Amino acid sequence: MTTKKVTGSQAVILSLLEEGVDTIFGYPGGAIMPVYDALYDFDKNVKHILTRHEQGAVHAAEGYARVTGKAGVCFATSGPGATNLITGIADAMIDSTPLVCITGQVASPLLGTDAFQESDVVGISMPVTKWNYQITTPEEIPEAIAQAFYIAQTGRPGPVLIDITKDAQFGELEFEYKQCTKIRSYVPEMPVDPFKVKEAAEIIDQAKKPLILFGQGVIIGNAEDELKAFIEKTGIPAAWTLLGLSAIPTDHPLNVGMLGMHGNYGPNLLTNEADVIIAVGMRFDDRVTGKVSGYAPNAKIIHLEIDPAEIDKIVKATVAVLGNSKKSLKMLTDNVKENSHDEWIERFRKCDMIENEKIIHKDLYPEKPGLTMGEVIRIAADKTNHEAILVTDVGQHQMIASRYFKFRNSKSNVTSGGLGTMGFGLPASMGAQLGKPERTVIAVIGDGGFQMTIQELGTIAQNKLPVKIIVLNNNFLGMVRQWQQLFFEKRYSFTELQNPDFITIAKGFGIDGHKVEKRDNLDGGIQKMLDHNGPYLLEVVIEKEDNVFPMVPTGASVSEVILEP
Ligand SMILES: Cc1ncc(C[n+]2csc(CCOP(=O)(O)OP(=O)(O)O)c2C)c(N)n1
Repeated sequence: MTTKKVTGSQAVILSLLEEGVDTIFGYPGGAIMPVYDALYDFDKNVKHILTRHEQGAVHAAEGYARVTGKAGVCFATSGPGATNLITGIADAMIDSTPLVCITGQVASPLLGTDAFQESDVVGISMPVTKWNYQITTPEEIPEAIAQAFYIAQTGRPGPVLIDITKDAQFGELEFEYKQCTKIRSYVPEMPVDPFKVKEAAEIIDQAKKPLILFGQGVIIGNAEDELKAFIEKTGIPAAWTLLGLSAIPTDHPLNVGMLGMHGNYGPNLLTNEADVIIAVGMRFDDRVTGKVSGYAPNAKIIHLEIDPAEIDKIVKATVAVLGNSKKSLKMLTDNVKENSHDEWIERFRKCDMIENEKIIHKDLYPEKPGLTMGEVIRIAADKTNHEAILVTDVGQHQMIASRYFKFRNSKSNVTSGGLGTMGFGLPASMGAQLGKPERTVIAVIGDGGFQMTIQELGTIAQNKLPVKIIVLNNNFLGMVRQWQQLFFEKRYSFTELQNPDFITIAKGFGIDGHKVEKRDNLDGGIQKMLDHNGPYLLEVVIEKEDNVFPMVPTGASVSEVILEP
């Protein structure tokens, strides 16, 4: 292999190109200036998106990763640049999103001296990264970056941070690149144990009321077809977690809806009647289980999972099948008998009817004068034939959009699940649009979360990203207000917002938009947004005190799911 002499900074860019990186999100500053200088010569090979805040860069990288399945890459300078990444890194960690974050660091002789813009980002990010590493010599750069991509993208994916001192960026090395395929003592996935699969298959074959719960592990493992084959052979109803949304089409007859605090009535209620639960690529988050001591009391639990740390963490598995979901689902399907569970599925249908009558119909086709979040989502989803990528922020609008959008294609739902990070939506939608330029990206955001990262409208405008942004404006931090209404005797402590004129703000950034306040203008308003060539902001003023139901109150068991206040 021939080598060539380059600077550490050039080695950073060359290494990223070797990994096939086409987009970098970032923000420059003193300690990462040499890398930005090297980037100047490679603007034809890789696109750099200058965000307006490092939090914007990291959430955009997450959005990119979630729709492409490839690691999102971001750059930041030392000190405040690096610490501004931390929320997004923590978000990526809990939602298993592959990221490679590269931060500049003060020169190595200054380390530990409280130098200008020095912060111990390796220490700070330790608990929220899958791996992190500080580079102090140029020779380490190619191998560390190769390892970073390998670790971020294999097994259960996650964020990796590489901190590079300024002298390492300026120094020289003989550049040669080898992709990493193995690291001693790192086992990204276990081989699937055929005996465990047989044990699981026997339990499944005897089940009378089995229920499949699937999460993002199916999407990350590209196991959508294998899941479908398994569901169809066994005839078992399947429910998805918030991050499992879109793995199979919403209208699949065996898809019985969403789990969790604001999930559907049937899967929550009937979890506690199930005799066998087959959990695939999900981690029994407390938003899914409710009170764990009252969770699925009658069920044997079969847990298909890539990460051994998730086994028995919250819910004890009767049989744990470790490994990649694509492989384990295929083996399980080969081992189970064909079956059907018509009576059991009928129970879900009955719950659907109750939920439809008490909640869904009123949300989607309201008769009250105020606009509901549900009708906005229904129209936007219908008009895009359920083929758009949905990006949401955090709050009531997130739950409503997840419940009603309906998906046809996998990797079409981008949201902050585990961390619940307000401010995620707008920047994540930029990353999603850059990752999938050919698809319509609809960002649904609350008026509170929108103001957390609103400056990214500048990035959207500068890069002409045709994201369609719907701000559902209830002049409240809606989800917190809902809890205050239901559990704090309507004491609305600091949740009402006096909002700016969002449309004027968007126009100031060079983004077109308009505001809808009446039902008569809603359909046409959404159409106008979708027809617009380029980014667009649609502000919809919705009823101030609209609520999200069903709801499993905190501390309650899933079977105590309530349909109305
Ligand atoms: C960074 C951050 N701070 C605080 C919260 C707590 N929180 C969860 S939902 C919510 C209200 C969100 O309000 P808005 O963005 O207007 O959306 P809505 O609920 O009205 O749809 C708050 C404050 C959070 N999730 N993230």
